[in-house]
Amino acid sequence: MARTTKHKSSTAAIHDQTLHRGAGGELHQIAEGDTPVMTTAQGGPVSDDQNTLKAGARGPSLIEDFHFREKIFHFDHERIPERVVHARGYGAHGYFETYESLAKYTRADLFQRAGEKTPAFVRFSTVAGSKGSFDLARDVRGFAVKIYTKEGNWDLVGNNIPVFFIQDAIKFPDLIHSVKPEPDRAFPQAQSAHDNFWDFISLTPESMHMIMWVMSDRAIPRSFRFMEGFGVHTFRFLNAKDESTFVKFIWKPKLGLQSVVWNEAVKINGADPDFHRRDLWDAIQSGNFPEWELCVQLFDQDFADSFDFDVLDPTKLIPEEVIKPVPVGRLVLDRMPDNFFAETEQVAFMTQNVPPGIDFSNDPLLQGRNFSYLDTQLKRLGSPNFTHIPINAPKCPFAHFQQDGHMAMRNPVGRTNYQPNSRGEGPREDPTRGFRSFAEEIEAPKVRLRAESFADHYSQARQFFNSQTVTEQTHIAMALTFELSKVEEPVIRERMVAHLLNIDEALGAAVADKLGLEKLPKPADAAIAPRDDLPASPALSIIENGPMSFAGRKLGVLVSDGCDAALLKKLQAAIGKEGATVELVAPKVGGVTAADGTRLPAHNMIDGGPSVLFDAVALLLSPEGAGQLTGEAAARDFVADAFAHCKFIGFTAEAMPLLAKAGVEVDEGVMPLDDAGAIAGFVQSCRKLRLWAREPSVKN
Ligand code: HDD
Repeated sequence: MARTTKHKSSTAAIHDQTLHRGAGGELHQIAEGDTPVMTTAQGGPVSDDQNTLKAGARGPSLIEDFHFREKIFHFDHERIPERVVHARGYGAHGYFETYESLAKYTRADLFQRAGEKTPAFVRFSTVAGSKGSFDLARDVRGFAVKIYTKEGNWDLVGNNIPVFFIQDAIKFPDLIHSVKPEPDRAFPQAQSAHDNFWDFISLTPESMHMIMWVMSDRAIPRSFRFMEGFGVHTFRFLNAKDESTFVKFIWKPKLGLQSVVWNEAVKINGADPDFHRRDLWDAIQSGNFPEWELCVQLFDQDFADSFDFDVLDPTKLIPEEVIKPVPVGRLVLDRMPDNFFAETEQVAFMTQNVPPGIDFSNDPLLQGRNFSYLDTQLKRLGSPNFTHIPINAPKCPFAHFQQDGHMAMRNPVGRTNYQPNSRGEGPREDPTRGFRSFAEEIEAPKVRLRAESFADHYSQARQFFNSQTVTEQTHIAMALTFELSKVEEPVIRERMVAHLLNIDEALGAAVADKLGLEKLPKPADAAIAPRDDLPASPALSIIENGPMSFAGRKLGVLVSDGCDAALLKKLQAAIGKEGATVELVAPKVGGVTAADGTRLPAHNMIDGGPSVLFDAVALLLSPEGAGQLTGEAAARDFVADAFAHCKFIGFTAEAMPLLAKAGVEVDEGVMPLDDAGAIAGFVQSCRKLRLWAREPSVKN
C-alpha cells in the first residue's frame, strides 16, 4: 500500500506501528526517486493501472486479472453502514484541560490535576438525515465527546438540547422510525415536517418540552462553534470514598450562542449544504480553535428529593438559576482528522464508556442507551474488535484476555489467555483502582411502569416558552406552523394544537389561526395540570445570551470595479481586530479593480456567495457597479435577504440604488460607511449579530 504521511499525529503513529508489526509496511516502499511504486494490497508491484487484462486489445476481459479484481472488490466494499441516527456528522481532535481538582466529588483521574490536558475527539451531527443530507436541517445536533483519559475512554454522548423526546428507551425505535423518511415513499429527507413524526409526537405528551426546543432556533444553529452541549441525563460522581454526588454536564461555547432564522436555513442548504462542516474546517485550519467550557451542576439526594421534577426524567432540566453550572475545564478543538473515514466515520461513541469515578443514574433512557450503543458499533464496524481501530483505542495502557474475531489487530502473545492461572501471567483485576458502581440499595418489584414522578409533561415546556424573548417566541410559533402545515391529516394538526394550548394558550391560538383551523380544539387531557408558577429562566434564551462580540463571525463585502480600496482596507482592519473574518463577493470570482487600480481577488462570485453565508454584509460599490448590480437578481437577493434576516448592512452612498431596488428601507441597522468613525459604529452594531427590532416588518 502506497502511504504518504503529511505530519505525524498520535493516531498516525499508532497506525504506523500496527502496519510495521502486522504487515512490514516498509517493504512496500519500493521507490524510484521519491515516488513509491503502486502495489496490490498483497504488496505486488503493479505495471498497468489504466487497462484491464484482455484477450487482444478489443477482446473480452480475463478473470485472471487479479489486480483489477482486487481493486474493484475493495471499491465495492468501501462503505460501512451509516449510523441509524446521527448519520451526518463532522469531527475534530482536541484536548480537555482540567481547571482544578474535583477530588472532593470524583475520583475520575482526568479531574484530579489542575492544568492537565487530556486528548479528546468530538463528533457533531444531525439526527434524522442520511450521511449526505444538508447541514441546516431543523434538527437536534449531536455533541459527542470522547476523552481519552488515563483510566479509559470517557464518552459523553450528548446533544445541543438538554432534554429528550422520550422518557424510556423502549420508545426510541418508534421515535426514530417516525422522524425518518416515511417507509412507503422514502421521503422527506432530513425533516420532521411530515405526518409520521407529528402523528407520533401528538400521541406522546412527554415530548412536549423537547418539541419546544426543537421548534426554537436551537435546532438551526449558525455553527457547531456557537452551540451548547448537554449530557442530558443525571450522572453520578463518585469520590475515593465512593460517596456519590449527582451531576449534569453542560458545554458552554466560548463564542456565545447563535442561530440562524428558518428562511435563512432553507437558503443555506441550497447555497452550501456543508455550511457547518466548512465552518469548523475553516476555523480550525486558520488557527481559530473553537472552545467550550465544561460546566457541572452538582447536587445531592436531598436536592433530588426536593426538586419539582424527577432528576431521573430526561424530559426535564434543572434551570441554571436553581443550580448554577460551575466551569471545571475547557475543551479545545485544534486539529482536523487526517482522514474522515478512518476517524469521523469509524469513531464509536458509547454512553457506557465511563471511567472510574463517573457512574450512571437510573434514568431509564440512559439505562437503555447503555445497552444499545455496543450493538450498533458491532453492526456498523463489523467486528467486536472495533476498539482496535486507532480512533477508538484507549490511549492508556490496557490489558485483557479478549482475543480473535474479525480483523483482530492486537493479538495476545504467550501461552496463557485465561484467568485465574497458576503461572502468574497476564493482567489481574484491581479492586482499588478499578471501576466500581455506586452501591445503591434497591428493593423493588419487577414491573413495567412509568414512575408517577415523570407525569408532568407541560410545566417545563411552558417554562421554556416563557423564558424566550418575544422574537424567539414568534420563531417557535412560526416553526410549529410551518411543520404542521406539511402534515396532511388535519386530525394530527388539531391534536398538536390541543397540546400547545396546555403550554401557552396564545401560542396554541396563534398556531391554530395560522394553520387556518376552523375552531380551537379543547386542551389535551393532562395527566398532571401544567404549573404556571415556574419562574422564567433567562439562561434558556439564545438572544439573552448573545456574545456581544462579532468574534468568530464573518462579514461578506459586495464589491464592484471602481470601489474604494482604502475604505475596504479600513473595514478589513476593524473586522480583523474584532477577531472576525471578511470575504469579498464580486460579479466575477477573479475579483475587481478598485478606483485606485488595486486588484482585489474575490472569494465568491455573487451567485456562489449569497448573504445567507455571512453574519453581516457591506456594500462597497462604485456608481457604475451599483447600477449594473441593480439588474442582477443574485445581487438584489444578496441585499434583500440580508435585510430580511435582520443582519447589519454597511454601505457606501453609491450603493443606494441597489438598496432601493432590493426593497430595503434604511433603518438603524442599515449603516453608511463613509469614514473610520462610521466603520467603528458599524462593527460595534455587528456585535449584536441581528437587529431583531426589524423583524416584525420583515416577518421571518
Ligand atoms: Fe443516541 C448515536 C445522542 C438517545 C441509540 N446518539 C448517537 C449520537 C449522539 C446521540 C450524539 C451520535 C454519536 C456519534 O457522533 O457517533 N442519543 C443521544 C442523546 C440521547 C440519545 C443525547 C438522549 C438523551 N440513542 C438514544 C437512545 C437510544 C440511542 C434512547 C437507543 C436506545 N444513538 C443510538 C444508536 C447510535 C446513537 C443507535 C447510532 C450510531 C451510534 O449510536 O453510534 O445506538
